[in-house]
Amino acid sequence: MQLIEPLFAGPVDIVGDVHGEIDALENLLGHLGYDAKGRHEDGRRLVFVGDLTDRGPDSPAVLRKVMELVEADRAQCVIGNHELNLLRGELKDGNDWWVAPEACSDNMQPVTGEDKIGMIAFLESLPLALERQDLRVVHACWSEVAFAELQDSASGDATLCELYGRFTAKLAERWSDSARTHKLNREWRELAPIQKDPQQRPRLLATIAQMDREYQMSNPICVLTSGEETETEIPFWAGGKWRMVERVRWWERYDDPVPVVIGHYWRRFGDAIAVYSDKYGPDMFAGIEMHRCMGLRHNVYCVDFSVGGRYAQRTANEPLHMCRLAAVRVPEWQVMYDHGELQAIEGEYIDAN
Ligand SMILES: [Mn+2]
Repeated sequence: MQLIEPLFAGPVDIVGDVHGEIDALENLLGHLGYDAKGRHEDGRRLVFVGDLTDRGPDSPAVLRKVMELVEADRAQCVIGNHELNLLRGELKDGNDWWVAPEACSDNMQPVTGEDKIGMIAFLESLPLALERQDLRVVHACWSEVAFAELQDSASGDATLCELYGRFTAKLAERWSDSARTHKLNREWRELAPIQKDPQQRPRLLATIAQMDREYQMSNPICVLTSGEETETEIPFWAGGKWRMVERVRWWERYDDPVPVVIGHYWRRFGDAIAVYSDKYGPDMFAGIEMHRCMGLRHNVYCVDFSVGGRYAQRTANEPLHMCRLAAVRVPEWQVMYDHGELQAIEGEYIDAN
């Protein structure tokens, strides 16, 4: 298991969550100036923030492409929560192409058995984060606490999934206390009949909220790949069920001068209704313009512009450009979108360097 690996030196283009959108990826790489083999005449190289797959039409093609680039030393990639789900064999919305390819829907390319072996090896090789003196890349959250916890437990050559399993087992142990379990079961019984009904908002169920928060926060792999979470005040509907925990804007506490580029948190284009009508709950980016860094030191930039929502947009006949694939160019600090638009990013990263 690789925790933090050295990030490429020199100019890089950091690509956001691709989610199986192979055409958007090819277009973006073209606009960035890469040829079909991922070579750039200025010697630039690619970095992927994870979540290469799921939801979009051709996850295997995206994986094969990034694998080739990484093998040729023209790209690096950190692991995202979607890759983690694949490795753990967890069936989630949009990943049946991998977990249940025989039953995969027509608008999605399934993986073949032969391909899958090489892909597993590739996914297992991905680090959780990349770092150099002036730049850090992680899928969701840069957390020194999580890195330290992982360092302590990453003994021997345990795989990421094995470590994940250990954290889950520890949690189960802490929750084996019968009084707490009793409370939890009582709340689950209350929630079960309305859990999948957006019309019936449940009351806040404190024990479920506590359990959900602990599941996320006591597992450093979860923290790094899907971010910090805390109990919410009012349950909200997201991703097809009622939620008792909400995401934390960890960048508002990030007090380090080194800039961080992340993906994961879908940036909203206000009018992409098909994607956002019921999906997210609290807006993580309220008041933050698309081209600005965020956080305490204005040096965290999220490059996920929700191209993973295009599958829903196609069904709803919405203009696809509302959801985009993007890349951050460093050291220029510009954002390039998959239709070729280029915009300067504003922040205070320059102070850090
Ligand atoms: Mn993600």
